[in-house]
Amino acid sequence: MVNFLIFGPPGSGKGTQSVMLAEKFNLLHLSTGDMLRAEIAAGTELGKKMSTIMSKGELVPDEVVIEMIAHKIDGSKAYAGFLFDGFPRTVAQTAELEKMLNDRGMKIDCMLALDVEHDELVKRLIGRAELSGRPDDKDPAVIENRIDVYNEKTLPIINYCNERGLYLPVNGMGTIEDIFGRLVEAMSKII
Ligand code: B4P
Repeated sequence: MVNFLIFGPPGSGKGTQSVMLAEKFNLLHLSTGDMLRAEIAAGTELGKKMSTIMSKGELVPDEVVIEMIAHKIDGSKAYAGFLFDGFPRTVAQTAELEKMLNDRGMKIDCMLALDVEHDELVKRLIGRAELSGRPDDKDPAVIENRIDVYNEKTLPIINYCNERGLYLPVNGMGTIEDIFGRLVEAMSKII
């Protein structure tokens, strides 16, 4: 199994690229954002609690997403590996993921980090709000908070991965196809 993290600020294209990359390389795409939105859509108790946090642009508690991921990792042997999208988002989540994988004889093989300029992130998320109706995309103040939360809580993962030789920056500016091409080239050298 070859396991990738797709990393970047909100609106950097993680979800967009993950769907295409998972298909191309036969990876299981695990998006904690999608899993949480599914809980909200199903009206579960967990979904109700998480919806308030998410609509403010804050991160949900580490233990919630760690448990979701742990469930998905077991019993998914038909794939060439995992593509973790939007997870981990804190150093604590990263250390826990590393442990989860190591306990199962696997590891994180590479962190693909999308680099995108601030104004472009805001433009993409505002654009998505019209189509998706996502409450966290509608309000510019919430978008700015998500970017601040990313800078404060998520960005330190780069150092953590860099120290382990896993950090691979990828230019996330340009068309979806251009960025896909860059990611495919980078991943092909590892798979
Ligand atoms: P996520 O669902 O992970 O969402 P995201 O970071 O906002 O979006 P993503 O980066 O995947 O979007 P994309 O650029 O593909 O998280 C939502 C919330 O869930 C978080 O704020 C948090 O509350 C919670 N959460 C999730 N995981 C968590 C965790 N591990 N721990 C704690 N909390 C967690 O797409 C954006 C838009 O840009 C789309 O409209 C797309 O079409 C467009 N786009 C993409 N690439 C483009 C390009 N090259 N050019 C033009 N447009 C492009």
